[in-house]
Amino acid sequence: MKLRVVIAAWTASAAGCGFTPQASSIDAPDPQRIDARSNDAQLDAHLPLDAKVFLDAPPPIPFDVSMCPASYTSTVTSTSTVSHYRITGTGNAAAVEAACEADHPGWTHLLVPDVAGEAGQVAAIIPGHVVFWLGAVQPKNQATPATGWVWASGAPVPASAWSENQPNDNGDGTENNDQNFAYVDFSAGTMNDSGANYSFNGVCECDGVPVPAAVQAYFAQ
Ligand SMILES: [Ca+2]
Ligand SMILES: [Ca+2]
Ligand SMILES: [Ca+2]
Repeated sequence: MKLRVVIAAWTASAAGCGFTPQASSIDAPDPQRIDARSNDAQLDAHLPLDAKVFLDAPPPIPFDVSMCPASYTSTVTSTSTVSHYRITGTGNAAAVEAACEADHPGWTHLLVPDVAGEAGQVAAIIPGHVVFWLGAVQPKNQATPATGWVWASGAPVPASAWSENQPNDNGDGTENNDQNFAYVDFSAGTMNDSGANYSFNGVCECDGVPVPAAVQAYFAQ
């Protein structure tokens, strides 16, 4: 924890005060200053704080892929940004996303296949599973099934990510929040929107990209 001390520059502005105190340390306050404040109530009422002490928030830890959780045993190294991955148990999209984020808050989330070929490469290293939740979500009450989709990173989901005729919000011809989450069918490598109560495995990704608070709220809808 970094301790930052700001000593306010104080110059005696009141007429007749007759001295300028020199504060050099908050550990050893100038006895003249104490005397001045105690002997002049009018001046004391207008004095600035002698010192302000701030406790800075700890700086974010720079991402280091080698420090991803040990459970993230799969790695895609041929993409421009190296990520590590793990398979989750089954659950609804919100629960699986929360589990991913809890692994290393600020670094982990459901898979965001934002690098060309990433979804296919992940599929190749985790055989035996063909359908996974991934980190895409649609805010509630959008105008159409296709509008508003964002990755867990907060970036917009490109139209090219979807399977043919998806997203369709369950295909009833209107957007009414039937399907605001998404899974990827790795046999096709593209996405389908799906309802909150479906239960699939997920793939978590550790890439050091935090999930914006607004996107966390979309997952918790
Ligand atoms: Ca990614
Ligand atoms: Ca929808
Ligand atoms: Ca759908």
